[in-house]
Amino acid sequence: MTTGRPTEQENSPAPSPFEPISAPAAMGATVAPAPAQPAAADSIVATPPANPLTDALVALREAAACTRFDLEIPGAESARGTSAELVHQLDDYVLPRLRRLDAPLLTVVGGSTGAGKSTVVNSLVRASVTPSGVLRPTTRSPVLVSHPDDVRWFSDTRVLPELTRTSGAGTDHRTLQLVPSPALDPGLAFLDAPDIDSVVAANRRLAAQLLAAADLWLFVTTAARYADAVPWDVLETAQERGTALAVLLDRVPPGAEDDIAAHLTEMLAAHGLAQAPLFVVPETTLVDGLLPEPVVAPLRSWFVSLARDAEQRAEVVRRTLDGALDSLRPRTAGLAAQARAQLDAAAQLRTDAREAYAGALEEVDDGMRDGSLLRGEVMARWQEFVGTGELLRSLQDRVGRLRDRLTAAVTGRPHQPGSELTAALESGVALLVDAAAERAAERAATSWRRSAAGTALLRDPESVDVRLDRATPNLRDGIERTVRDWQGAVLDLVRREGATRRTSARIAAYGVNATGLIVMVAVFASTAFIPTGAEIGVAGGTTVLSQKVLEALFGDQAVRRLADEARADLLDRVRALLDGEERRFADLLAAHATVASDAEALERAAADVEAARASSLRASLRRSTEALS
Ligand SMILES: Nc1nc2c(ncn2[C@@H]2O[C@H](COP(=O)(O)OP(=O)(O)OP(=O)(O)O)[C@@H](O)[C@H]2O)c(=O)[nH]1
Ligand SMILES: [Mg+2]
Repeated sequence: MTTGRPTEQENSPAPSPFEPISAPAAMGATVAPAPAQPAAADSIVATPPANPLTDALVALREAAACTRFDLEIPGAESARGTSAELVHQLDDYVLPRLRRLDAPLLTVVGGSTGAGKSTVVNSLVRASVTPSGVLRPTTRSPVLVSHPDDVRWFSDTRVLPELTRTSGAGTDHRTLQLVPSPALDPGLAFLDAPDIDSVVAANRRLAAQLLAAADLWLFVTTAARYADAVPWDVLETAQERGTALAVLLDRVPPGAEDDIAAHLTEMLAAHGLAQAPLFVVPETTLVDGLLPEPVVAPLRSWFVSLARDAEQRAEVVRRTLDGALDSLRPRTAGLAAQARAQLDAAAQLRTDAREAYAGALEEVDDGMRDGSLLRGEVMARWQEFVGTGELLRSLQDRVGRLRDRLTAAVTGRPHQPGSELTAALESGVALLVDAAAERAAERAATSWRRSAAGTALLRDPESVDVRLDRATPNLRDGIERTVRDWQGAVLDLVRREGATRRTSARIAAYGVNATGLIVMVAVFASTAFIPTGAEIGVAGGTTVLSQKVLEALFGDQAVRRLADEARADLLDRVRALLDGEERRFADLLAAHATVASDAEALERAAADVEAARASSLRASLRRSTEALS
């Protein structure tokens, strides 16, 4: 055998490329047969009429592009791939095709490297329009060949909007070279794509993107390689998407045509691709790099008949478009489910962090109530305050003021009664809060590390430097400032209390500073009512003040009330600090988590697409019925 032939309908001059599809039943979108001659140039840029299906698809595209699948949960990686693919497919094929059903039919030539894709394209137009060669891979930049009148359909960004158009040879995978060829009939364009199984990742990605932009795939393989796994993966995608397909089996050793063709036919059938016409090209010597004309003739005549028959072309478009729309449903359902799973995972991580910091607030609350703060340094300063008579001296108001003035004159700074006690309380509380914040960070990070999603977030470049498993480095300063502010607020509270004269005379007699300190110490005493003698340091500090006086002071109604108020105030301030610490986790999560409204938009858009397809189907059924009656 010296010439290529389609294995089906060998003698038919104009074979129908595919099983006829019952147009309205198969098609959600109504496709009018493309006119034999495309519309006038200015109609290309005309604004397409509003179409509910197009609108729903645009919304779906936006929702898919916006929805993040960042958290590393099962299915996330594949959802990211699906979403990118879906957006590309809508941009590169479905939307442009729906907007201009009359655009030329685009055949993308795909297959393994060296299969002879570029050679076939050149042979169809009888000129070397796309370089073929021995270097693997040869084609890195796609080349689109069309009749000169059709170049305008591809020169704007209607299809494959991401690729920069060039008229000369492209240099990388971001360009699309447009080549006019009068040898081609109008209405039919060929795109020579890089290899689908390329060692070059960018080639592979581009090949997949180009195939998704096709009305028709011409899959080129060779006798030596047709059984390779990768092309079949790609062909399965064609099958899943319902893309119209033709297969060219190249370089078949003479005499082996029937056996190899039969085997390949079987494989195609096993993959659900029995409808694809198969062309067999025997091994032959190239003439000026082109397949001899008789070898390529059957393929050419098949395409010519397709180009000249608007009904057939429309059928190919309808089939591929319908397949693409059908394939949107499971993919968007998968994306919506993954978006929900992302929301759940984010909620869990948020809860983990929240619980860790709620625990920290509880620890601080407990630490403030269990009397542990009134030990060590604070106790020593309190005993000093009580034992050396500082507290008592503050009773002797005038003497105190005179002493303060003297101290100020000698040391250059005013002496505040109990200033060491104030400082000890400040660092005692700061230590408590700091330790709680430190433990909360560790707890939150540990619970995040239990999941792959949390682990990945903690490894996020933005969080690595921050070390979320530790408290903020300068947190201690912030805590000390907060405690000082609180101490100031306690004094204000006492002052206001004095102004309203609700305080008992006994308390008022000690003045604002001393009363403030008594209130602060009362805040940290464990007993709800009167602290024990030991707790308030009676044993070591009764030289000047009798146990009776101290117990009376702490038992004072007003002191208890003020202490409760002051404790609540301190807890509020600590809560705000810890909230800030927790926010580091929440912010990191927010930077990566799916937004609930995006997930909802995705689900809504998917449902709208289905509804628009159903109503378009109803409309086309109605038209068919009217036409029949
Ligand atoms: N003898 C013979 N050589 C062929 C045939 N088809 C392709 N070749 C040669 O095989 C090599 C590869 O062909 P190309 O057309 O560049 O293959 P390709 O599929 O475009 O390869 P990539 O661009 O790398 O994906 C070239 O050297 C061609 O000349 C054929 O049918 N017969
Ligand atoms: Mg090539």
